[in-house]
Amino acid sequence: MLEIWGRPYSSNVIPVIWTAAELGLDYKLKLAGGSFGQLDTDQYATINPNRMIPAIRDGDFSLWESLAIVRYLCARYGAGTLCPDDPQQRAIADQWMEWSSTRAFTPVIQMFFQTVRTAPDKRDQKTINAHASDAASVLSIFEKHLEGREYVVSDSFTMADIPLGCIAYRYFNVDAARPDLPNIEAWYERLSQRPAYQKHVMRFFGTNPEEWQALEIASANEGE
Ligand SMILES: N[C@@H](CCC(=O)N[C@@H](CS)C(=O)NCC(=O)O)C(=O)O
Repeated sequence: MLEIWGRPYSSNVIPVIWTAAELGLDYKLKLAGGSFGQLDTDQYATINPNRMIPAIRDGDFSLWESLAIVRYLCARYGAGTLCPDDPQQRAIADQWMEWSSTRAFTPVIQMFFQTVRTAPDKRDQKTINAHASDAASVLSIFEKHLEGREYVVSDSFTMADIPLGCIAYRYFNVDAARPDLPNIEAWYERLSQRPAYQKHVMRFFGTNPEEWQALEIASANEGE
């Protein structure tokens, strides 16, 4: 059975778990990283020499880097659906997946770290505002792209929606300023109708480090 190594509250692991769920794959979650440790073991180094999560094992095959894993799972188990057959459509999916990690991920994850993962008395509003402003500026590109489109590539859901959908949930649920982004909001609303998104992405992540930590520890019952 497919093994996913990681923890259910990690920003880089969530896209992999969501992908497996969208594809209807049976998988075993092997808890690793954060409160669950394991990354410094010799066994884990054979799966991911970077000692980071996520990583997968699919039979004898190991793979790391979250978006490489999303692409692999979609190519192997979702060819023609989550992984478009048409080379140009697939290239557009790849383009937005690259963009999600090189442009959108950092400002949004910083908004998350400077709020939820920072104690309220240690938060710096100027820093939060600066990341929120960077995120808004980057997301304005995506906002324009979604004009007249239901999903990232076309009118059907593909692997390109996955990393951006994970970023969107963080973006819309942290305590920070956001401009109106009607196309992104409508797309986010469409994703919110998907059971696998509700279950694996739309998880309450707390409002401060203690709450976040308690939720992460409680998620131990989802894996082994
Ligand atoms: N580019 C990598 C980044 C992986 C990464 O930064 N993973 C973090 C978690 S989000 C990690 O392993 N941190 C150590 C830990 O969780 O203990 C990917 O997308 O897979």
